[in-house]
Amino acid sequence: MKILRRSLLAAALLTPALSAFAAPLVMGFSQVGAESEWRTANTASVKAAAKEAGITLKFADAQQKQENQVKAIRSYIAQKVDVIAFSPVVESGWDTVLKEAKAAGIPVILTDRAVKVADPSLYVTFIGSDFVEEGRKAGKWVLERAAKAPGGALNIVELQGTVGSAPAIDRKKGFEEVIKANAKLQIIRSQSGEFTRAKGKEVMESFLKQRDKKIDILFAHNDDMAIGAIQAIEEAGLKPGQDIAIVSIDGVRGAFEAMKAGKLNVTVECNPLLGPQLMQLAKDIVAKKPVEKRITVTEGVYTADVAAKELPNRKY
Ligand code: GZL
Repeated sequence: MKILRRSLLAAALLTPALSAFAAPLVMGFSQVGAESEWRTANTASVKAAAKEAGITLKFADAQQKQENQVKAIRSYIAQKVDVIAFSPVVESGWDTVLKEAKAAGIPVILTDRAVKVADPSLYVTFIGSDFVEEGRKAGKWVLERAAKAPGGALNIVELQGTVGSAPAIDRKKGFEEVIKANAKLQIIRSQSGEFTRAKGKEVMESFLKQRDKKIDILFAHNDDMAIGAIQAIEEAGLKPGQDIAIVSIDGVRGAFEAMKAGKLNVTVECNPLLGPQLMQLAKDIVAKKPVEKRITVTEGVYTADVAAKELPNRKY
């Protein structure tokens, strides 16, 4: 009996010390790509936070291709990582690979973008923004501008994000939900600019070439496409931010610089700095602590008149 008591005591005394030497938590992370300033800032936040948290990070850039994300997740399963985190490039097509992760007993965290799956137990939690609300905020700004504009229809063109992605679907949904309050506001053209500057410029050029209707407002699902469109508008001999008012989303540094130059009117913030919260979530999940199913971050709206003052405070 004495021997048993002594060995239990020894185990109790040693456990904290041993846990200090436990192998570091290993996270497999599949990132969408490097398509925008927002994504670059998001990647930097994840990598810095993993280092800070002492988490070993395996990181893969999918170059905006779903098949590359599926491959990366499968490789993390094969490597038996402790936790998988990813930002799904599109909402659908994840059930099979997430079932494989669940069968392997590896918890999955959705970060930034959400998925549509038949069984929500295939992921532990989602941390990111409320994209519908971001679309509503953009719509509210357009409503307020329209209320001040005399006369007839206000024609809107829309640069959508990646087709099938949660931000593109939800931002459009929130925007349309709000602007329908004013029949003068019409979306006359809408096409994906794939969240990139280059494609945003190219699509805006095509919008500008169709001269049957005047363009009054551009709604871009992210700042990078808005910045590309600004180039197209200037090359067409028009003044961005004046001849064509521009509302976009993300709140990246490039947007503040464009607002300071009077070329962009407003940006709706979408916070990419999710790294620290993600790493804490991973630790809590591995430690079997309960976590919320959906964690959204609070975000603001920045108009051109505050851009110069706010620019030095921007963290991304
Ligand atoms: C939003 C994020 C979007 C950004 C784009 O959380 O998924 O993807 O708005 C980025 O800039 O490409």
